Amino acid sequence: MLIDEAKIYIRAGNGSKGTESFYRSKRHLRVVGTGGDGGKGADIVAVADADVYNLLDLRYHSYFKAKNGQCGSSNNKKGRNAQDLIIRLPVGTVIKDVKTGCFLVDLDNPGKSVVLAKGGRGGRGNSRNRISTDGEPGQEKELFLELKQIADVVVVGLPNCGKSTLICALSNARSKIADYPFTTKGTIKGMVKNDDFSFTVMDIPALIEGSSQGRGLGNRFLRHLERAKIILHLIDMPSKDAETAFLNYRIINKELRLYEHNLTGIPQIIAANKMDLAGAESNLEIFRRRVRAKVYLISALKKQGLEDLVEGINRRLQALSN
Ligand SMILES: Nc1nc2c(ncn2[C@@H]2O[C@H](COP(=O)(O)OP(=O)(O)OP(=O)(O)O)[C@@H](O)[C@H]2O)c(=O)[nH]1
Ligand SMILES: [Mg+2]
Repeated sequence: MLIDEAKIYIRAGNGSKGTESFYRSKRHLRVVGTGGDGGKGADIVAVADADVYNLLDLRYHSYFKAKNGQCGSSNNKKGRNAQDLIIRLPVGTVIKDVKTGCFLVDLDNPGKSVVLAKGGRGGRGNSRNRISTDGEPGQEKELFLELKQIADVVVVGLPNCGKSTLICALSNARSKIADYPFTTKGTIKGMVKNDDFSFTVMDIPALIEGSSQGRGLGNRFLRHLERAKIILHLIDMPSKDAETAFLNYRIINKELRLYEHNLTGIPQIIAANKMDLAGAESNLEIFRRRVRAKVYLISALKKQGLEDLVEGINRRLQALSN
């Protein structure tokens, strides 16, 4: 199951105290300070890692304490700086400071990194007859992490309309398929590859009337639509009648609109699925007239109409990137 929220507490390393040591100079007949500076405490750094898929590990490990700097020694030897503590997070993680409510970073690209908490500076040693000082404490923070998945295309639709079947037929993703509602309980990503182009697709749990207010599997999955370039709106075409199919289409759009960040601005591609079944064809004409937009006709199960759909999606993605 996808874990897409977590709270963590982090504490960067303290800078080490400056060292106090003395050397009695026989030549100058006086005592000289030779204590080295303290080392810097470790920073805590977050890195977006394409091989990390969720925030599950943070459920079991939510406290991070980085190492302190090392003490200096005599002969003006500076203490070693502590090595940064790296937290690897999924691409798409958004991080906020709990105390201030401030947005800190959006790890929206693989490899993107940010210092979440700074390690303290090391204190000054008493070399050159200075007074030694304490090191600075490392920063402490409580952070709220939210994973908002990133995919070019996200498939949405009512339960059982064939979202998972479609994503498995189009891409390398393996999503569970079954004829009962809410089979899919998390997000599944896949890559559609062609000779000339490729794009990412994502399967999410079904939406139903009231999803935006928490019904069904709730509104938490709608967050994964926020960054979609295209929403692929899948319709179960052999519904009871054309009006039901159209009503279902409107239910999904209503939920997209009611979600806290209105998602209706994201371009949609409509695909009528299960065209291999009786009843689909007869519903189609009225449905098309009602939606007044291009409708791709497919059978995800029989893999019919998929080439046309993939080309249509690619054309739209190209147009969006120009
Ligand atoms: N005849 C036919 N059946 C299909 C087609 N696409 C999907 N199905 C069937 O519809 C049922 C539901 O398919 P899923 O892909 O699990 O549907 P889903 O939308 O992912 O369902 P949830 O995850 O529960 O929301 C399965 O029994 C599929 O075999 C199709 O094009 N034609
Ligand atoms: Mg599914």
